[in-house]
Amino acid sequence: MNELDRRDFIRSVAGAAALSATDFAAPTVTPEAGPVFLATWPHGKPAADRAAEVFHSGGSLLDAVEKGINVPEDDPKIMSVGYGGLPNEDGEVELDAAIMDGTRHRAGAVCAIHSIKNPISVARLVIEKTRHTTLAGEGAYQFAIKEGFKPMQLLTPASLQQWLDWRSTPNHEQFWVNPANHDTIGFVATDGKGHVVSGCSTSGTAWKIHGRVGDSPLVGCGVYADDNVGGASATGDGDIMTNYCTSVSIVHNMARGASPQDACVDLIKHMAATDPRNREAFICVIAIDNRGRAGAASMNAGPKFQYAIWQNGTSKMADAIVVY
Ligand code: SD4
Repeated sequence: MNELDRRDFIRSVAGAAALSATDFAAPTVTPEAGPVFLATWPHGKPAADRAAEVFHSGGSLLDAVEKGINVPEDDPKIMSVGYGGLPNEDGEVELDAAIMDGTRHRAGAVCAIHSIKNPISVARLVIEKTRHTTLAGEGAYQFAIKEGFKPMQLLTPASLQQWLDWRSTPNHEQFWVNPANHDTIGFVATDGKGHVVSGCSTSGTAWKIHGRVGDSPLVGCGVYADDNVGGASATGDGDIMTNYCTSVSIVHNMARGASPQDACVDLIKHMAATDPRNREAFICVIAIDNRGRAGAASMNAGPKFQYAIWQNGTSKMADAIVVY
């Protein structure tokens, strides 16, 4: 991005941030546009399918996103989300999740929660049962227990083995500077009637320091949704992405008229222009607008970023645009 583009981007994001809700254009929705579900990575496909099922059997859009995200959370083979997610440096699985309702402009989030396999469902209850937005660590765990969640060991034989292998590797502390294991489920959805929801759930970067919180559960970073515009989510190196408030930046760029696809690419170019080292980083984003138009982009080609898109009764995998 040249300096002029960069200034334009910053101006557009800052300008959008200064807008009040009433300044945004009213949702322009094609009647009967139908719901669209977008979810990151191959494990996003069963999640999007489940979300569509829940929605079509009468669930709300929030129910759909929550239950969709529960699919990889419950799957022990997905080692970056929920049960079976890789643990922190002490061998304990700590999960982050957030869900944001674009109608109420309300998010619920839990950070570094242990022993609970469905953090997205706890995050949902933070919205529904409290006036708080974010609960962390032991407090998030205690809240989940009070709400009837059952504690369990989240390590599986496979994730325990990976942790033991890592621990026996000489100089394994290198993870403090070189993040390991990425994937995560990021989710954005619209009902085709102008309502938008964004959700995200992860075990975060493997071997992280106890208490480390990534971008996924932070409102504006891992999730953002506004019915007046659209929603966004992110996956990748949260220690970098948090500093760019990726999801809110994308949505505010869309509020200024960018398509979801252009808004994803703009954000990535902005990150690369701000710090050229970001070109080597693992940064992937998805977005949807309140008309159901989708966008996705990744900083570079490794690893190849794919996302699932459910639309018009079927889901398929799509390749995101690679910016560098
Ligand atoms: C994190 N952003 O905790 C998450 C991990 C992730 O693809 O998304 N990996 O940094």
